[in-house]
Amino acid sequence: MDPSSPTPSQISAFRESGFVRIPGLLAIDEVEVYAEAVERAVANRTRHDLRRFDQKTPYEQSLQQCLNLWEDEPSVRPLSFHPRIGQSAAALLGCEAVRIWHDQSLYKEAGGRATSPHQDQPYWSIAEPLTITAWIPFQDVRQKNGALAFLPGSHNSGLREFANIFSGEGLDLEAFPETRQGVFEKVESQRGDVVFHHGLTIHRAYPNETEVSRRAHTVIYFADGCTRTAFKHPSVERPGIAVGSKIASDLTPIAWPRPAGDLPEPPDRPEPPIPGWPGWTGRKPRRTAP
Ligand SMILES: O=C(O)CCC(=O)C(=O)O
Repeated sequence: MDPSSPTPSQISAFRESGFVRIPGLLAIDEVEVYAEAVERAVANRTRHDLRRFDQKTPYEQSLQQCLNLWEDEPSVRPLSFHPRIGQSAAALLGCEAVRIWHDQSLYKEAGGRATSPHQDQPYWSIAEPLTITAWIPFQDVRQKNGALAFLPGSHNSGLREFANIFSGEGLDLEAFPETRQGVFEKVESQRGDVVFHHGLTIHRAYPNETEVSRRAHTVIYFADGCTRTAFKHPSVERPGIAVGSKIASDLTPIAWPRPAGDLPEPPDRPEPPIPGWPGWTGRKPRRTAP
């Protein structure tokens, strides 16, 4: 592991702005292997979805999202529990250890809509503002194929609001002065880079105007010791974490530090299946006789 990454200036940039791109955190040959693993996992997870792009919801036209691929596909696990990425996340947050909240592929399909402005943490059940996402591109990402853009310093603005980016209309965050007055900073990236952002940083992404899917994988981490809010989310509902309790289970294992080469075993699949999560086929589960 490269002990110089993240550098002190990358750490201060993250703390001040709420995002930072770490160039070349992964080797290109590693990225190629992980891109294939995630592609396989996404193909498997979406194999029952036969809809055309224009039949999808506005949100699905902005992001094809498959959650907790580390549970489905063993070859995704070395990426979602990558020591260099986990160690960087912990260093940026300034904590001793991080747990995974969940991982997910975020593909923006050819012609995909923009990702609307939002903060991530209001979608999660984590009380403390000690969360961070690692966004890992599988190709070079420019404005025309869906680059990210961040509102610098918005993680420290005191704002913590649920923006409904799922309906494609009535975006709460567009009404906020923080969003209207600030200037989003575009972050283009290339293979090998990892772009980190704080869970409270307002961000969005450009539409994908190209004919090729923009493929990225993300890993969301939180500082070990964080506690649960009342917000319902599979990462705490599945293992039955009580409101106010420390979030710790085999669904949110320690991501860093771990012994070299050690990867966690996934928990049992959700029963009944949850849309978008492992085991989901897109069909309502059949009722069984009592
Ligand atoms: O990939 C995108 O377009 C958006 C990413 C995002 O919102 C996130 O990682 O939190």
